[in-house]
Amino acid sequence: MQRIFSGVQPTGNLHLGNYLGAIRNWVRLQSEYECIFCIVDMHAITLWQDPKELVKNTREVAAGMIAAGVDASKHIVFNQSMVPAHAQLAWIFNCVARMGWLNRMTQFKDKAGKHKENASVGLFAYPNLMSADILAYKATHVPVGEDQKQHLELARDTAQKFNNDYGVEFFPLPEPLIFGAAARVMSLRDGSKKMSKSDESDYSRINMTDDADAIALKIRKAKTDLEPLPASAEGLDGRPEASNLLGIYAALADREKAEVISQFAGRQFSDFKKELVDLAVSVLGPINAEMKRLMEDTSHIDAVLRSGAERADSIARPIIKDVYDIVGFHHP
Ligand code: AQP
Repeated sequence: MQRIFSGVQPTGNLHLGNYLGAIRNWVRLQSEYECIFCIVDMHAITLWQDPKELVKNTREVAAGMIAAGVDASKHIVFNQSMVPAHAQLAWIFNCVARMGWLNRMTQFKDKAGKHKENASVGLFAYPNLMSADILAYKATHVPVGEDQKQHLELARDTAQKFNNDYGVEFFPLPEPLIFGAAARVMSLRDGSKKMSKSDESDYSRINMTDDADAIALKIRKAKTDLEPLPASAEGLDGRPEASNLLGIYAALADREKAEVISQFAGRQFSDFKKELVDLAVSVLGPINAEMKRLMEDTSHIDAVLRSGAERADSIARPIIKDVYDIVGFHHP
């Protein structure tokens, strides 16, 4: 069976974008692939995290995955720092990947902002850790959003260079599984920005921990324009907020956006938003309730993470041993 690796950062505020763009797809991939789902806490600290919050957020992401339908008994759910292979291989890849490759990564430019000299070395080297995440398990497929495509290319280049440098056919070149533009969820306050955990405004996103009242309030307050909804996709040009809300409706209903556009053609936003609230609450409500239940007594989640880490380690450890042999690291 082909193997998938995918990760999510425990940086708080797990949101509808993470659900529709990542976690829901993971749930669907479980029947076809052997899946390794990782809570990437080592990536999270490339930007400073409050230690207590990091622990809470790690458990919360695990709860979110399980509540959404990830089967942790069949597949692996764990947090990255529990398995040494990630750090071990990342260092080797720091020595394989080239500065020029990392200099081209657009996410570093976005996240480091204007003050690159003050960014952590980890933020710059982040893509090498991501390559290690994938290749420590020789994963064959990686579900990626558009924003992660560049990092996967880098992982492929690094795997290829490692194989060439050492004259081996060791690492497979992992393939992307792309889930299309419809899965990109934008901010409820600004349709040109992606919905994000780190957005200062809580009204910009629907959190997976939001209850029905919070979901309804945020959708009611979501930015719109003054026109009724258009009759066709062309009518959405220059209307990013309308396009985003219709896209969210379509994704939640698991329907084509074009179909949703015709259903609501000519309707007022107030009408449409009522239906969007009902739909969002019906999809997210049960997930939210289950997350709350799981977070009340975290012993179950911790047991899942421990067992996931053991299973992940048992796959990665022999791969790292082979890598050590290839590189010439003596391990008597
Ligand atoms: N708005 C989004 N729409 C669709 N998919 C999204 N993802 C994130 N935001 C959206 C997908 O969620 C997965 C995990 O993302 P991550 O934890 O690596 O975080 P990120 O991509 O950096 O974006 P976030 O969640 O908003 O965090 P911050 O604010 O910390 O940057 C990925 O598969 C991602 O594509």
